[in-house]
Amino acid sequence: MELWFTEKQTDRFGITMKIKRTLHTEQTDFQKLDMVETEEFGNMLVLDGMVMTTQKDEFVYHEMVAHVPLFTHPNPENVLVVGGGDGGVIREVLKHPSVKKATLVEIDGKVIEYSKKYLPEIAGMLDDARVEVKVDDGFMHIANSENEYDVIMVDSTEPVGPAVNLFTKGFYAGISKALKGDGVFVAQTDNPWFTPELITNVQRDVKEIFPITRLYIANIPTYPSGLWTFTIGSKKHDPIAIEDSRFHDIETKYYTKDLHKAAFTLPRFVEDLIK
Ligand code: AG3
Repeated sequence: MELWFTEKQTDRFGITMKIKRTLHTEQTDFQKLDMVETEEFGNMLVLDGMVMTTQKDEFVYHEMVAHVPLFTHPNPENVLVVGGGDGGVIREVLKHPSVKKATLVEIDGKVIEYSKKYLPEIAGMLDDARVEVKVDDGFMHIANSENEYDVIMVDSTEPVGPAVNLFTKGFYAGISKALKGDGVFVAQTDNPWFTPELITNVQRDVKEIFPITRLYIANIPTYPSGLWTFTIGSKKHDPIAIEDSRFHDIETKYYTKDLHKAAFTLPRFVEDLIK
């Protein structure tokens, strides 16, 4: 018998993958968690029916969430990841020698537990000495932080279920307060094909709070439409005006110095969303 998984990315469109076997399935306190082995993309974490990460294409998302803001900031020492319980962003953060401390605040401890078990090359750095893992509500953590972080990365699910607060203007205001005077933040902001209003709204909200607001893109085959966006808010440093000398060599598979710049060049229909 053949087993296929479909994520209905909209009511009328989906992505389908052939499944070898189910590794784990459970209703956690926050969401439905499925870990499956796919034929094409290796092990895959699915939350509430939505693809979160796969062994084959995870590097694109994790490198782009981490390295764009971390190279934008001249000396990131204290960084925070909100969400991201699979550990992929943390793994990339730790490639930056300036980082002294990386805090991960993930609301669902089960995501951490099963990522460690079934996605070891993604979650493997969560036990590093520079990392503090807190199983807690990211929104509350931000609300209680002030002038603390150089860079904050929001690696959330979609704005349904547990992450709904993480797409509000109040949250971005909290992030601004939690950042130091020259801090930078990034959030994953979905795709321009099926959720264009979300991109427009987040840009509008972030612009009202951060003097520098920008959008960049990456190709992620297993996410809706394959074209993903990230919104940056920055107090001082402009991600598209980085001195060449700022870039240092790190091991990556997607991110490069040239790609950093190229990622901010948007197709016209995407540019139009943020005018
Ligand atoms: N977080 C964003 C995934 C969004 C995908 N959406 C979907 N499949 N509908 C990914 C977490 C990776 N660390």
